[in-house]
Order: sequence, then structure tokens, then C-alpha cells
Amino acid sequence: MSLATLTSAALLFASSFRLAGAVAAQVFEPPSKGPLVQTSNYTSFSNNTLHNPRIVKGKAFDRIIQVWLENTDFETAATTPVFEELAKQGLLFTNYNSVTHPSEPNYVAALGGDFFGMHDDNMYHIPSNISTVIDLLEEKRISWATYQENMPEDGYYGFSFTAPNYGNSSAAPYPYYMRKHNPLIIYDSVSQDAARVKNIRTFNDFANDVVNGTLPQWVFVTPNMVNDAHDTTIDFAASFLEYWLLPLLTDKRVNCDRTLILLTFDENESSVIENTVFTLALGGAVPKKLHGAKDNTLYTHYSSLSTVQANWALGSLGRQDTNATVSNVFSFVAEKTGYKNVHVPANQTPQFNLSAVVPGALTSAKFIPFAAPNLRAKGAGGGPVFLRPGLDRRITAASLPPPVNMLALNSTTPWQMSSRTMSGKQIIPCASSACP
Ligand SMILES: *[C@@H]1O[C@H](CO)[C@@H](O)[C@H](O)[C@H]1NC(C)=O
Ligand SMILES: *[C@@H]1O[C@H](CO)[C@@H](O)[C@H](O)[C@H]1NC(C)=O
Ligand SMILES: *[C@@H]1O[C@H](CO)[C@@H](O)[C@H](O)[C@H]1NC(C)=O
Ligand SMILES: *[C@@H]1O[C@H](CO)[C@@H](O)[C@H](O)[C@H]1NC(C)=O
Ligand SMILES: *[C@@H]1O[C@H](CO)[C@@H](O)[C@H](O)[C@H]1NC(C)=O
Ligand SMILES: *[C@@H]1O[C@H](CO)[C@@H](O)[C@H](O)[C@H]1NC(C)=O
Ligand SMILES: *[C@@H]1O[C@H](CO)[C@@H](O)[C@H](O)[C@H]1NC(C)=O
Ligand SMILES: *[C@@H]1O[C@H](CO)[C@@H](O)[C@H](O)[C@H]1NC(C)=O
Ligand SMILES: CC(=O)N[C@H]1CO[C@H](CO)[C@@H](O)[C@@H]1O
Repeated sequence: MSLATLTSAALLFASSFRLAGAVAAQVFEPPSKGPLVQTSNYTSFSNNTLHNPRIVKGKAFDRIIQVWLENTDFETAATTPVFEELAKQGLLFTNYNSVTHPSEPNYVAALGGDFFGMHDDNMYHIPSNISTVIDLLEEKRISWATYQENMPEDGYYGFSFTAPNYGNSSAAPYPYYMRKHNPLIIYDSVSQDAARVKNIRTFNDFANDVVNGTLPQWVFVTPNMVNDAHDTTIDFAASFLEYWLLPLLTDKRVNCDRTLILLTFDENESSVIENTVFTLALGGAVPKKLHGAKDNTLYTHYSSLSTVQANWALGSLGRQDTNATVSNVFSFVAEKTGYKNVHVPANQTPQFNLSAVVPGALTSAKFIPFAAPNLRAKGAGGGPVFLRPGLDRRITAASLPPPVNMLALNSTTPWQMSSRTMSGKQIIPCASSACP
């Protein structure tokens, strides 16, 4: 083939590729006039406001807002203009790792300190004797909520929610909301508690709570499946941040000098390599001298637990949140609380790109029951390990029977549910191979 033919073939290929891409590509459309304006694009309007009268002072911050985006390699985000601009206003963590693949176990781990062997995005629930950071926060009366974009109503229990496509009214309705990105609904200790479930809120509630000046102190934000880059691209997510996050950064009701905003990704896109994700510490609580700086300490999603524990001198969950290797406290917070981080040499970095099945209560292939946490563990907050009602402390990790392959028995772990029968708030166990 001559050079000319080769070039035109390549050009033809490139242009047809671009054309195919252009037809399929979704373009960011703002769901509302602004992040603090309620919209019918979010299905139901807010009809209540949280009441959070007192602020519990932390050592380094009084509020933490986590915003989770999806499936992007570190370099991809690091070379996208909006993220580059944001990095100048905050501290970039260059060695912050997800803890496994795929999405759901990472979200579950960030709330409860473990992913319990989960290695898929199926529909699960976790029994009420398993504690989360919510228990630790409530012990100190620290207010909290999650805001889930396009979740249709407060405390919605379903597997997903499909709404009219607000970005393109001639396109089919779109599954904007997914339960797998809403860890609070998965833990029974939150979703099956009548008071707590009210704090699993919509984006319209976010607007209402901010306008009313009642945004809680611990906040977990999940953008919808297009805005978080899951079904789209990093540029699409960047446009979402320009629409949603940028105006909030200058709004004192959200970001004041005691606010920490953690912008992170659930996992790396390429699972054959390590699982480092682009993570930024933003907000008034990040010391000005660190703006534009990089921090190479080994952090993971468990660090978001240990950092919160250290900041408010909380108890711990006695799970991976107390495993020093994987739960370093954000350095500028550790400095203020006196917590000593561990240095993990690069050649000893744990494998965070798991694909093999590890035993746990949330895997059908190697099922073992839920064990009690390590009751002797010492977390970054210095407080005791939290014990929920119904926890049998005699069931320890060491006392568990060997893993069982439930699939070979034509069954699944008892904690998996069938998404097909799932609509209301009632738990329907999934007991056959027809799951989820
Ligand atoms: C819904 O989103 C679309 C797309 O941005 C926008 O044109 C429309 O005004 C929005 N509707 C409302 C009620 O905000
Ligand atoms: C407001 O209340 C109604 C009725 O209880 C409910 O259907 C609706 O979804 C609520 N709005 C939110 C944001 O939950
Ligand atoms: C909107 O959706 C329709 C139907 O899928 C599609 O043909 C059209 O190209 C879309 N418009 C844009 C701007 O993407
Ligand atoms: C995890 O990443 C390492 C490189 O750091 C690679 O050697 C290994 O094959 C990866 N494992 C999986 C399961 O992708
Ligand atoms: C995934 O994580 C590694 C670090 O372990 C990082 O170097 C890389 O940029 C990320 N993405 C890809 C495609 O490797
Ligand atoms: C702590 O984390 C490391 C790295 O993932 C792991 O090898 C070790 O088994 C963990 N320790 C405990 C007690 O879970
Ligand atoms: C937690 O509760 C579940 C459901 O009742 C039970 O199967 C499990 O054994 C309990 N685990 C512990 C450690 O108490
Ligand atoms: C599982 O189902 C298959 C197909 O229906 C059947 O052949 C097999 O005997 C069943 N195994 C058990 C352990 O029930
Ligand atoms: C308790 C309270 O102040 N509620 C107000 C919150 O804001 C909405 C408007 O978004 C008002 O209607 C509520 O009265």
C-alpha cells in the first residue's frame, strides 16, 4: 500500500469513527437553572427541610462534602481543563486509590469500612447489625445526609430509576439513577431506620437544604449516570462540575472556611493496572499554602472514613478503616489531630485492582457470614469500636466456617435481592439462581 493510500484510508477511518462518535455522544444539558433551583427534571420536589441546629466543631473542618464521579483513570482527569483549574484551588492527592472493582463495593467500603467480598454491581442489602460511619457521626450528634441526583423521592429503595430524558426530549427515557452508587440505601442500619432514611435525599432537597441554611456536616453527593461520567466522558462530567460545583464553591452556605470538599472517582477505568483515582481536596478548610500542591501519601476510600474519625475524635468501625496501611488520614488533617500516618513504599502498595473473588458475605461464589469487627482495633479518632444492636461479638473472622459456593447450590448469598421484584421499600430476599 502506498503512503498516499495508507493516509487516505486512515483519514477515512478517522472521519467515520468521529462521525459514529458524534451520533452516539451525549451533550451536557443543565438539569436546572442552577444547583440551588429545584426542577421537575428531578421527578419530585422537596417537601421538607432538615433541621440541624448545632454545629459540632471539628479539628480541621466542620463540614465534609464528598462528590463521587465514575470510572476514570488518573491521567484522564488530570489532563482535563476544568480539573486542572480546580487543582489550582485545592490539594491534589496523587496516590489515592480505590479499593477494588467494580463500582458498588467501593461505595459500600467508603461507608462501612469493608466491601465484604462484593465483586459485582448486583442488588444487595447489609444487615442492621453492621455499623457505618453514620453510627459514629450520630454518637456525637453530627448531622449528615446523602444527595442522589435523579433519585425520584427521599429514601427510594429501587434498583434504578428511569426518567424522561431532560437532555434530549426526543430520546428514550433514561436510567439516570442507580442504587449501586447510593451506599446508604444498601445498609439496613440506615435505610430500614425510619428517622435515618429521611436523610437519603434528592438533588431538589439539596437545593432546599442549602437555601434554608441547613446543609448537614457530613454530605455524600452522587451525580446521575451521565453527569458522573459513568455513561459519558470526562468532558461531560467537567461540564457538570462547571454547572454544579463551581458556583457552590463561592457560596458561603456550602463552602466556608471550615468546609472540606472531596472530589473523587469510584475507580480507575483500566482494571488491569493499579487503581489510583484523581482526588482533590477543595474548600475553605484546605490551608491556602497547599493550593496547587500535590500530596503523594497513600490514601484509599477508607481514608475518607479515618479522616472523618480523626477530625471529630470519633469511634471506629473496626474494619479496614482501622487498617493503618490503607487508611492514612489526609495529611493536613493528620497534622492537626496528631495522627501518625504510615509510609508505604511504592513496591509494597497493596493490590487495589482486585478481580479475583475474595470470601465475604456479599459474594455468592465464596460466601461466609458477616463477622463482628475487630473489637480491639484503634482508629484515627481514638474512640472505641462501635457495636450495633444484634451484633454477636462471638462471630469473629477467625471463627467463620470455610467459604461456600452458593452458586453450585443453585442459590445466592442471602443478602442478594432480586431487582425485578424490587420497587417499594420492602426487602425481598433473592433465594434462587434467578437473581438479580
Ligand atoms: C430540564 O432540562 C432541560 C435541559 O437542560 C432544560 O431545557 C429545561 O428547562 C429543564 N426543565 C426545568 C423545569 O428546569
Ligand atoms: C414529597 O412527598 C410525597 C408524598 O409523600 C412524595 O411522593 C414525594 O416524593 C416527596 N418528595 C421527595 C423529594 O421525596
Ligand atoms: C436526540 O435523540 C434522538 C433520538 O434518539 C436522536 O436521533 C438525536 O440525534 C438526539 N439529539 C441530539 C442532539 O443528540
Ligand atoms: C493489577 O495491577 C498490577 C500492576 O500494578 C498488574 O500486574 C496486575 O496484573 C493487575 N491485576 C489485575 C487483576 O488486573
Ligand atoms: C490507574 O492508576 C495508576 C496508578 O496505580 C495510574 O498511574 C494510572 O494513571 C491510572 N490509570 C491508568 C490508565 O493507568
Ligand atoms: C490491611 O491491608 C493490607 C493491604 O490491603 C492487607 O494486606 C492486610 O491483610 C490488611 N489487614 C487486615 C487485618 O485486614
Ligand atoms: C448479623 O446479623 C445477621 C442477620 O441477622 C446474621 O446473619 C449475622 O450472623 C450477624 N453477624 C454478627 C457478627 O452478629
Ligand atoms: C442446580 O440446577 C441444575 C439445573 O436445574 C440441576 O441439574 C442441579 O442438580 C441443581 N443443583 C443442586 C445442588 O440443586
Ligand atoms: C423550615 C424552613 O425554613 N423551611 C423553608 C425551606 O425553604 C423553602 C423554600 O425552598 C420554604 O418554603 C420553607 O418554608
